[in-house]
Amino acid sequence: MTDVDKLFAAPLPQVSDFVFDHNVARVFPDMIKRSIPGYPTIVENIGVIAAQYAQPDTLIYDLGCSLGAATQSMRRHLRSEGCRIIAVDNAEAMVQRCREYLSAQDSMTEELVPASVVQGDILEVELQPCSVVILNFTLQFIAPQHRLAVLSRIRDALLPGGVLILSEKFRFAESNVQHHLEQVHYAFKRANGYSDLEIAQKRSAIENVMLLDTQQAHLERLQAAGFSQAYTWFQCLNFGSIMAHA
Ligand code: GEK
Repeated sequence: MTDVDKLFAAPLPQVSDFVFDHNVARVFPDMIKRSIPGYPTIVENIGVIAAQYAQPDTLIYDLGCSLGAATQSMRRHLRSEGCRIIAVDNAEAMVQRCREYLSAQDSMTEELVPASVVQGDILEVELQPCSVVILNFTLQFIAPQHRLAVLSRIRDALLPGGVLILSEKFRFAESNVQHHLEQVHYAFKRANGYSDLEIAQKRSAIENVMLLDTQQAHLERLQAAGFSQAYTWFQCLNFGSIMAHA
C-alpha cells in the first residue's frame, strides 16, 4: 500500500530543496503518477522496448531506479535467457523500499529475470557491458556539467545493438511553447487533486535540484556521447522519452 502525497499540502514557513528521503519514498508511487503526464505509459513501454533489445546473457541497468517501477515493468516483459537487471539509486530510503517491492514481485510471479538493487551514485558506479540502460527521469537530477560524462560511460558500456531509454521533463526554447505546456502541466496536476499551494511549494522545492534541458540539447548530447541515433519515441506535454542506439 502506498500513501497519498500530502507533502506540500500545508503552508510551509520555508520550502527546502527537495530530497529523496523516507517521507518521499512513502508517497512516491502516488506522487509520480499524479505529477508526470504519461508516466504509466512510459513505464509499461520500457518493459516492451527492453524485451525487444535485451540480449541473452547480458546485464540491464535501471539507473536512478527509485522504487523500481521500470525494473518491475522489464521483469513483466523480458524473456531473454540469462539476463540480469541491476537497479541503482543513491537514496537509501528508495533502495530499501525498492528491495521490498522486488521481493514482493518475486513472491507473486515465478521465473522472473533476477534483479538486484545497489545503493550507489550514478557518477561513480562502474558499468559492465550491457544491452539495455534505463534513465527514467533521473538525468535531470544530475548536475548539468556531469551529464555528458554519464552518457559517455553508458555508451561505452553498451554492447553493439544496445539501447538507452532516457526519459526527462523537457524545457522549451520558445518561450510561448514553454508557457503553454507548463500551464497545461499545472492543469494536469490540479486535475489529479493537487492544490495551487501544493503545486507552487513543490515547484520551489524542485527548482534548484531538477535542471531541465531542451529535447534538442538532449539529442545533441547523446550524439556527442557517441550514440549512433537518438529520437523521441513518446511525449506527453512537457515530458517525454528518447531512445538512443549504441
Ligand atoms: C521510476 N526511475 O520510477 N545517483 C543515483 N541515483 C540518483 C542520483 C545519483 N547521482 N541522483 C538522483 N538519483 C524512477 C524515477 S526519480 C524521478 C526516478 C523523480 C535518484 C533519486 O534518488 C531518485 O530516486 C531518482 O534518481 C529520480 O521509473 O522523482 O522525478
